[in-house]
Amino acid sequence: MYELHIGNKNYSSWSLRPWVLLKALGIPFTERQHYFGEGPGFSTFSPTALVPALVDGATTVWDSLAIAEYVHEAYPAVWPANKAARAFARSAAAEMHSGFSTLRNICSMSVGIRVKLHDTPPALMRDLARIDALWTTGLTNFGGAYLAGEAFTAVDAFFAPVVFRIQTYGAGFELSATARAYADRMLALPAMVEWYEGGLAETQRDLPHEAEIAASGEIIADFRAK
Ligand SMILES: N[C@@H](CCC(=O)N[C@@H](CS)C(=O)NCC(=O)O)C(=O)O
Repeated sequence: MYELHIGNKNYSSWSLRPWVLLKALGIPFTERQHYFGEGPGFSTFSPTALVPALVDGATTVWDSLAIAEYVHEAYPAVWPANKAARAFARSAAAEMHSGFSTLRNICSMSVGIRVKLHDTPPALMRDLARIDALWTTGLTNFGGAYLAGEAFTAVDAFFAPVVFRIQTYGAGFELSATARAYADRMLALPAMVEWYEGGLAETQRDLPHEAEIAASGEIIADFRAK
């Protein structure tokens, strides 16, 4: 059985991607959770000392996109069956993997809080506009509830952290009704609800993450366990 090493559910956006993919597709795995800044460090299971890492027997896969590709070899449902949808899904997941740095920097993931940003610079608005356009293209072209068709696939998993960021920071973001409806659908997905509840239950606070968030905005609600 796969072992998936992840960080805090509240903060770890990269961990969320493969975790929600495996959960939503019903692929069995054992979760190994490690809190940021605690214990012997992530280098005990990952060559980059980063989460996520997937361990399958003697094989370690230490990057979220590589994990999606590795799991796809055993479970084809990771990517859409339709060739055009698969090309779109892979392009969009890769775009997320290597881009949207302003959104990632300003809106650090913290699923259990709500934040009013001090500032919404043009680069952040550009990232959001691109995400809106990309989501709308996928939902329109492939005609499903998810980005590349009727089924949840890896491309949805790659945008799952954006969905939580919109919930945390995005009350005032200008997003189309289509993009908002997709975000709401994702938030209602049982795998997303399970991650969210796991994040809310965590009481450990990682000071570097907390400091990043405090620099970006004012916390207006905190639903995390004390
Ligand atoms: N490209 C990597 C990025 C992984 C990454 O940056 N993980 C962060 C947390 S979400 C991490 O492990 N940071 C280690 C630390 O802060 O100590 C992937 O896709 O898996």
